[in-house]
Order: sequence, then structure tokens, then C-alpha cells
Amino acid sequence: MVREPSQRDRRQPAGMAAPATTARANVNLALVKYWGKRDQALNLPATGSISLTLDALPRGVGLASSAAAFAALALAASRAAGFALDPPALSALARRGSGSAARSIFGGFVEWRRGERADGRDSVAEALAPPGFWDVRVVVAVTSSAPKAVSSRAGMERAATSPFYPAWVAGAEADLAQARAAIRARDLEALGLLAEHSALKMHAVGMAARPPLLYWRGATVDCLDRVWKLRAEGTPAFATIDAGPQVKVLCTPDDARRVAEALRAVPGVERVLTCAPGGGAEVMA
Ligand code: 2P0
Repeated sequence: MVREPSQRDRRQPAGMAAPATTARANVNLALVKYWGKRDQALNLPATGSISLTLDALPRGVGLASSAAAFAALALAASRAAGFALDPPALSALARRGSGSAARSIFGGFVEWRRGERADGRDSVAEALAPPGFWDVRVVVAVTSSAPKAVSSRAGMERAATSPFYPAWVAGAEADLAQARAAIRARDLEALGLLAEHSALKMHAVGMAARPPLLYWRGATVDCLDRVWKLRAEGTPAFATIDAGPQVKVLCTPDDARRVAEALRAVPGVERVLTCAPGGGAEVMA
């Protein structure tokens, strides 16, 4: 457990067998990326991050399925153990499995705070806006289903060797503030441009690491190029890329079909999926 049970936690009476508990959680897409840790063992991030929780996806499309798995596990395991943890405590527990899982406890737009404490109690996520606040779409272009060669964990360690890493960390607060404001204003262009900037900065850090780290394939670059052409043609669409070669594109519901068709036509794209904002972790039984 990440903390002692507080007065607010309810416990199973001693001697009672814990019932089986099933929980589910959704993946999330980082719009301001988490890329670097201030504590490896506790999964404490070097910077805050902001994400959008997405509705159901098939696993393994490069959308941090470990985030959904550890968020569901934190909820199910704590309930089965007789604890009714509040959302911040659940978020801290999920974080121990995988940093990005701290965000999947909540639905909609979510911010995971860096926190200052060495024990990580203040490094938890919170909801910025519920899923219904702003109906956007994320179109995912899958360019490879192969498992990634360098895990996020290893990638973050390598990123810290990059001469650009200090600049990445120094720029995070400004990125977070801009993203929060864009979400509040439901300003797709502001949020999209910021998300694209955060992703490209993250990958630039990796490219300059020693040894270098490049998650992209040729089709990744071609998808990016297609998204920029869509924008030039008047469709507001904005790309982000995680620790893998897939390209995820933020757009309006009305434009999702056009964006999906454009990405499907890019050579090397294996499949295209579209998802909407999703809810937080929940107990199923
Ligand atoms: C994120 N990504 O914010 C970042 C941006 C991808 C790029 O996959 O080491 O699996 O378990 O804390 O949470 C985050 O990696 O890494 C991640 P660990 P995690 O979503």
C-alpha cells in the first residue's frame, strides 16, 4: 500500500473473507507528456502531465495499456483488501505500478501533479474536466503492432542523458498552464498545438540522448506530414506520439472520419481507430 489507511478509509471487519472484486479502467493519452522521473522506485515524475482518458480500445495499440491495467488493479485490489480508498489515494497506488496509471483513475481531462514530497503523497492525479465537458475525438494510426524495443521506463532513463533534458523539464510548467487554459476554454487549436509541441519536444530529447532513442518509423513521419497537410487544407487536426511509432490525432467529432480516411491512406498504416473521451476506473462486481 502507498499509505496507511486513514480515518476515512473503511475496512473489512477482521476475519471476513474479502469478496472477489473486478474493476475496469480506460487508457489515457498524454497531451502534456510525462517523460522523466525524480524518483525511479516510487515512479515520481520530474514534471506534471495532462491527459485525456479514452473510451474502450483494443489493447496494445501503444496507448499505455499498462495505465489501464494498473488503475484497474489498484481499485480492485484495494477493495478486495477491504479498503475504500479515496481517488487521490487510489491514484497514488496506481502510480506505483506505472506512472501514467495515476491518471487513468479519473475520466476526461486529468492532471497528474509532480508533487514535491519525497514520499510522493502529493504526486497524484486529479480530474480537470469530466468526459462530457468537451466532445473531441482521438484518431489512432497504428503503424506497427510489434512490441516496442525500448520500454517507457528505459526510455525515460535514457532521456535523462540528453543535453535537451533540462530544457524539457524547465518548460513543463508553462506547457501545463497553457494546456489547462486551453481545456477550460475548449480551444482545440490551442490544446492541439500545445500537445503536438509537447510530443515533439519529448522525442527531440530522446533523439539527442546517448545512445539515441527514436520510436518512430517511416510511416510515423508520413502520418505527421499528412496531419500537417490536413491542417493546411483547413481541417483542425493535431498529432501526438508516445513511446512508440503510432500517431494519435486530436480533432473534432465532425472531422474524425476525414482524418481517419486520410491516415488510412498513408502507406505503412496498419489500421486506424477512433475513440472519444472515457470515464474513470470503476468496480464491475
Ligand atoms: C505519458 N508515456 O505521459 C508518457 C508519454 C509515453 C510517452 O508511456 O515507467 O508506462 O511505468 O512510470 O507510465 C508513460 O510511461 O512509465 C508513457 P512508468 P509509463 O503517457
